[in-house]
Amino acid sequence: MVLFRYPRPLPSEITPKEMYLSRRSLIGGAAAFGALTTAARAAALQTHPGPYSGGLTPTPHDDVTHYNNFYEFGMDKGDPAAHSQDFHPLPWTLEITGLVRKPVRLDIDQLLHSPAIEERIYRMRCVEAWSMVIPWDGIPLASLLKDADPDPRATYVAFESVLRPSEMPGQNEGLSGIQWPYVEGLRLDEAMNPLTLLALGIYGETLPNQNGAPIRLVVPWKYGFKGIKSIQRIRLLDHEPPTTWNRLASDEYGFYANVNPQVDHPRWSQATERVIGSHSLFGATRQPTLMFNGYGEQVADLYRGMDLRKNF
Ligand SMILES: Nc1nc2c(c(=O)[nH]1)N[C@H]1C(S)=C(S)[C@@H](COP(=O)(O)O)O[C@H]1N2
Ligand SMILES: [Mo]
Repeated sequence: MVLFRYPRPLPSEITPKEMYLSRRSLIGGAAAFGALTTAARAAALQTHPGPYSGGLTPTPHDDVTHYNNFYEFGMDKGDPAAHSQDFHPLPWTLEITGLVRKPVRLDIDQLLHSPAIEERIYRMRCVEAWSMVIPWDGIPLASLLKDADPDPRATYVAFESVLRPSEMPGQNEGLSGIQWPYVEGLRLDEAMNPLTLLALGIYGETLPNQNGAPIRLVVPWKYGFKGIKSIQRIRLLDHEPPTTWNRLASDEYGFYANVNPQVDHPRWSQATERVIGSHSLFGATRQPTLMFNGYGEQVADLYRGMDLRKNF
């Protein structure tokens, strides 16, 4: 069996540019249909501007919703939009359990109507060396964790995506090598950082399936794969939990996965990134990658004294 190493080569790298473009317009037909059905389901959220959003111009909606990684629906960037329309994110319950004094079971409807939803426009840097700017609507994870009242022994937070092979074609294939469900984790202090968000929407509307409906994690100073989608379970632990990409290739994907232009991936440089949605005559433009993806002021203290080459 061929086990694809993540990430697979970008189509733009393995095909001539013209082929890549025509491939995209081919996908466009299916994508346009997907966009219609998605639009019909999207509901407006009551949201208000939050902090940390300054000065960024969001990537066009069409790119944010048609250039995705969500291996439950396939491994190509267009697969999530094309193959996620039979996924039903409602009704949904999110539970917060483990080392907490008040285990929480949250009905997603409650969260979707929460007055605490705010807009956060964040940079998003994928480990594959591309980036976007996404206007999220969500609730700081810290506020939900505080409601659960963490036990003093809790030092880590584990996240688990939904396991639903009947609605997620990628969970029936062994191609990606992923052991389902997709799992992720943070240190508790990272989870409590004010930047860390549970997103319920983008662009002021509920999340499209391909972006992780109905609720997903956003940790803007880390590589995109930490932003686990369609979360059902959050558990507080006293030890570091296993994480999907680290399990698959621990030499390539660490637990921390902080964006760091000085620590290259074993197979490519992390110094620059391809800006999705920027079009010049020669394709997307590239820009330098920023330490902690530009959020050092908010998060550098979390890693004081740590060797970021070892803890990559
Ligand atoms: N459950 C799940 N979550 C996931 C993934 C996935 O395959 N499955 N892909 C990750 C990766 S690699 C990235 S870059 C982001 C992409 O988020 P976006 O498609 O909303 O931009 O989701 C992350 N969360
Ligand atoms: Mo990613």
